[in-house]
This record gives sequence, structure tokens and C-alpha cells, in this order.
Amino acid sequence: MNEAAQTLDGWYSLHLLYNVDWASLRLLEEEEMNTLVSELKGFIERQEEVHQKNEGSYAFYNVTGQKADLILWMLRPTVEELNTLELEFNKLAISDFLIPSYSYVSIIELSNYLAKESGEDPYQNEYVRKRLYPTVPKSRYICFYPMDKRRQGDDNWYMLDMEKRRELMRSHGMIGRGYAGKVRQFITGSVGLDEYEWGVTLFSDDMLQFKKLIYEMRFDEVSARYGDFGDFYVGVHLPVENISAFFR
Ligand code: 76R
Repeated sequence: MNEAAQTLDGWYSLHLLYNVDWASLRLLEEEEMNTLVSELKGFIERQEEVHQKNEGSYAFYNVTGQKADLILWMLRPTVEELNTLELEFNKLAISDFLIPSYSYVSIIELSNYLAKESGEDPYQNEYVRKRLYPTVPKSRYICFYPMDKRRQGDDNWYMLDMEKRRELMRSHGMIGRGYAGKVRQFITGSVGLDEYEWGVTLFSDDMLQFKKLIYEMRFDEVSARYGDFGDFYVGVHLPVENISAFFR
């Protein structure tokens, strides 16, 4: 059997995407609207507290285009916590006006393709811990999409030997590094958990950098030959202080 890559696995991840039912929302009385908005703000503020304590993290963005209006990304140590949060969110008044458009279940993942052998427990390594239990930035823009590594005819990622995959991932990593400081990348693994094999969640203060990075990667063999992609969702940061204005 071919050698599987080893993964280090961090926080559980849940991406929730919704469309807003604007027509119904418009019919709300001022007071109902106030309650609904302050309840949602409370939920987001609780996410912020957990994030500040580094017991999890989150992102809340306004999605561009008709595929969704909102994306809520939550990271937690256990899937039970994510279930509880999802339930809590579903019970908020705003949820009566949200139509689920997509969701994604995965786990923050680091593979060993480029890892150096050190002998120490990687879960105790400070750099690794920062990657597995990350502080999600509040960049101006988000880009999220799920993807697979192709398994088709001669283009089967899983039939390549470890050395070849290492070489290809090295090239991939080099392109990525060219965007250091411009794009923050979070890879979540979802084999056996959801429709695709990975979720890619990117953050930047310049939307154009997503296009440049992903375009450049398309020419790299890992993406050109072995990448299959789901839908792309991009959006603009929705800070808690803008929630009220957003729904009115
Ligand atoms: O972990 C590391 O930072 C080491 C290098 C690295 C790995 C192992 C790395 C770097 N990635 C890795 C793994 Mn990546 N990445 C994507 C996409 O759109 C596309 O063509 C692909 C979507 C982007 C945009 C991206 C960005 N990467 C992976 C994996 C798991 C593969 C496996 O295990 O088989 C996937 C699916 C994937 C996809 N990658 C980087 C980036 C960027 C910006 C970097 C540099 C990060 C940095 O140096 O901080």
C-alpha cells in the first residue's frame, strides 16, 4: 500500500452559510428587529470572548453574490461544542429569516509533507500549536472553498508515492510563501467528514490577492493536475458594530 501522509489535527471546524430572507425580515416591527439584532450581537460577542481566551475562534462575513449572504466560521476543540453552537444559533430569532445555503464540517489540519523530523512531540511545538489552534484574523475579506485531490485515470494523487507528493507539495508551499503577509491560509481536512477532502479558508485585506494566489497555483502541478474545486465564496468582514445596519 502507498504511504499515507500523516496529519496533525487541531480544532474542529464548522462553516455555516446562509441566505437572508429579506422579504420576511422587512415585515418586522421595529421592536422585534431590535430584539433580533441584539440577540445575534450577543451570540457574536460570545464568540469573540472564546476567541480572546484562545478556546476557539470564529469569523463572521457578508458573502458577495447570490450563493449566500452570510458565512459564520467556528472553530472549537470538540465537535460537541460545534453542535451546541449550531443549535444555539438555530434557536436565535434571526434564524427564522435565514435560509441555509451551505455548510462544511472539517478539522484544522497540518500534513507532514514538509515537516522536519525533530523527535519532539509536535503537539507541544509552539509553531505547530499556533497553526492547529489558530487565532482567526479579522481581515477585511474572506475566501472559502472546498476541494479534492483528483483520483481519475492517470491523474490519481493517492497513487503517487510519498516522495513525489512531497516534491509537489514543496512547490505548492513555495508559491504560497510568496503571499506571506498578504494572505492567511487555513487548511481544514474533511476526508470522511464532508463532501470534499479539504476546506480552504483564506483571509486578506485585499480581495485581489485571492485571485492572484489561486490563479498562480492553478499553473502549479498539484493544482493543475490534481486539484478539483467546489464553489468559491468570498465576502467582506461584518463586525459586530455593523450588524444592526446590515439587517435594517
Ligand atoms: O503547512 C505548510 O504551511 C507547509 C506548506 C503547505 C502545505 C503542506 C501549504 C502552503 N499548503 C499545504 C497543504 Mn496549501 N493551499 C491550498 C489552496 O486553489 C488551489 O489551487 C489550492 C487551494 C491554497 C490557495 C493554499 C494556499 N494546501 C495544502 C493542502 C493539503 C494537501 C494534502 O495534505 O494532500 C491543500 C488541499 C492545500 C490547498 N498553501 C500553503 C497555501 C499558502 C498561501 C501556503 C503558504 C502558507 C505559509 O507559508 O504560511
